[in-house]
Amino acid sequence: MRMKKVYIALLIIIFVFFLVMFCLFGIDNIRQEQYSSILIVGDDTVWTYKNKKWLNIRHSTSLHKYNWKEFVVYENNEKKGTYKLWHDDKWYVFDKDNNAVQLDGDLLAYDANFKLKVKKFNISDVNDLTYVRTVLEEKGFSTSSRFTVLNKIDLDYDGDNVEEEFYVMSNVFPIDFYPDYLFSIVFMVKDNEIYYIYDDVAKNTGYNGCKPYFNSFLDTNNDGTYEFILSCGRFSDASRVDMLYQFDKEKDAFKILISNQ
Ligand SMILES: [Ca+2]
Ligand SMILES: [Ca+2]
Repeated sequence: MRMKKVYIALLIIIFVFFLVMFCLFGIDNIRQEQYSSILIVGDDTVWTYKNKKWLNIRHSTSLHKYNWKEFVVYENNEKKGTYKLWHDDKWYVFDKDNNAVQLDGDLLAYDANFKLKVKKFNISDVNDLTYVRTVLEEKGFSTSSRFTVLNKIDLDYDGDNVEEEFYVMSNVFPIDFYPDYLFSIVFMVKDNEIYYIYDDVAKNTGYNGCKPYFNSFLDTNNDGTYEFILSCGRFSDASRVDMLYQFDKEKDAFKILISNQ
């Protein structure tokens, strides 16, 4: 009889444990699975997020499904409003009366079944070269290397009310100098620590290399943590590289969720 009571007590404890675990993680997981979004990044990238998975949409018949659908449109990281999009060789933008709208800047458009948050950011010059020199040294480059791109964004990425610094440095497409090696390096500094995001080094063979820049910082899956899109352009008219990044807390490093390449 006593043993039976112990078994019942144990069963109740196990049941309560699983119930608590389900409430803590299961509901959150189920809720997370319901969120879906479509991201259009420039003319070369369409990503969909559904059932916690990212997909590249490339085929023209799939892209045509989005014709005349309404999207929230940003140009050069500035919100323009809700517009209809239409795809041919590129995306064309129309207002609600179907009048064409001219957008010449960097396009970001989204549709989501939740209120998708986009962080505003400003690009500034780098006045203090401490971290830039550290990175150059770490990568085996002279600290007096010349740049074709050197800027940074100060932004509270992880929501702890302290701004992180996102640096972009590159010497690709040089005009009045000819380095042996081309580099494009993007990194974040938080608490004096450098976290690499993008790191491309190659022998200079003319106009090779890719010029990186931050496209947008946004919460693409409504989990309260921000992702960002880093793009990079080649010298020729070849299509642009777009990459969606997330910070992996377990690995304490950035990882690419999806790329259009
Ligand atoms: Ca922060
Ligand atoms: Ca997120």
